[in-house]
Amino acid sequence: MTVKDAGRAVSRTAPRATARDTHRQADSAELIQLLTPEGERAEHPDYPLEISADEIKALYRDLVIVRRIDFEAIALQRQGELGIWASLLGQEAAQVGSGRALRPGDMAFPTYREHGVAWCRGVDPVKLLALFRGVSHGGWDPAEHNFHLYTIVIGSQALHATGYAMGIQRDGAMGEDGDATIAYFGDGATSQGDVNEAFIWASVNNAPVVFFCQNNQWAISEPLERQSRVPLYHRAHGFGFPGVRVDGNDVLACLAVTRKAMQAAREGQGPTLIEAFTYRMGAHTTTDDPTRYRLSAELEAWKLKDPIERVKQYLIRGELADMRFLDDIDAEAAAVGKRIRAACQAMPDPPPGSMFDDVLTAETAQLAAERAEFAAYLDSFADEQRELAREGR
Ligand SMILES: Cc1ncc(C[n+]2csc(CCOP(=O)(O)OP(=O)(O)O)c2C)c(N)n1
Ligand SMILES: [Mg+2]
Repeated sequence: MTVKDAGRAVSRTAPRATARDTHRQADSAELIQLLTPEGERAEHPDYPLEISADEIKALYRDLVIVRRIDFEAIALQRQGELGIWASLLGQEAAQVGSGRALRPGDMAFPTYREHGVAWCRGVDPVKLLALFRGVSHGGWDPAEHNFHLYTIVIGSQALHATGYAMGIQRDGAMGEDGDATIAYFGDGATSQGDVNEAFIWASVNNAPVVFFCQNNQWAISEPLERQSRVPLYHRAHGFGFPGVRVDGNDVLACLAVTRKAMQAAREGQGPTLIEAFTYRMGAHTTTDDPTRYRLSAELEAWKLKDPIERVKQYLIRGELADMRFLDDIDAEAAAVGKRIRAACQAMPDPPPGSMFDDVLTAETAQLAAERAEFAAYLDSFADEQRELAREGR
């Protein structure tokens, strides 16, 4: 056995058996659920949710459309139209439920996977595609949607959200009708210093921020048990604020739990950690192959908890929606898919020098010099291009 193989063998066997019992299987007693995987409505004493049939149908529409956007984006990447894509498959309910719990004045700080939250904040999915196509450096105006830019540096947005929340506090913009922030991050991110520092700052300042952790069980190929020996939501208590675990595949529970935590934050009760217990049903990104490191049985088990299917079952069983409604939603989702596909394919390449445009508000001498150097570099290919053109190549 080589040293590399030995390392692999150890990491496969060492701490997994006990840790798996600890938090892979969410104890139903601690999991807040308002809609079972079978599509039956459940009640929870701390989270009464009054919601109309039309509101549930609107959530169903969101879920179906964001899954379609994701499906289309993966296909576009496979066809060479996008550089990369981080799929949200399986996490639609966590994102739509929490996204729809926000008020217009709240500020959301996403990772790179929050396409469902972007949808809820009114960001045109075409802008997400522009980012992953590499023709846009940001994608959208955060102030227009109260939805910050995607953040690749794992966990750093937890600090941004906390700092922003402290600003809200100092501006006196809190209160029953005031504002709060929400930071999205994954299970892997909870091991980052930035997230732990954000917990401390938010806690001691009583900042109006909600930490929304989508525990999708994996950080690329690292399973949850390599991040923590205790359920993630338990960690909040050590920092001095409440933590809750919600069924992340239950859109109603995610809505109710996030709404309550945001309200507590805006009213001055400080932060909450929400652990949305869910599953990344696809690959980490389109560059990843999960069959190399996880068992297909795990995916099969989670398919039975699909976030969209349970809402559909609930609507059908209760005769709240008929086939016509479901078909119309599918048709609308297909139309969104078609529109964004066409828009993506039609995106022009930006001039290479435009990458210098949005770096600073006012150009410095150093930036001007770098821009000039890059322009000269591009010009150095001009003769070669002319030569090729003359040769008809
Ligand atoms: C600071 C930092 N370290 C490492 C990486 C590489 N990286 C990208 S995604 C990822 C895993 C993140 O897992 P998790 O927080 O569970 O989020 P998920 O992708 O599952 O949504 C890592 C380590 C990074 N982007 N930033
Ligand atoms: Mg993860």
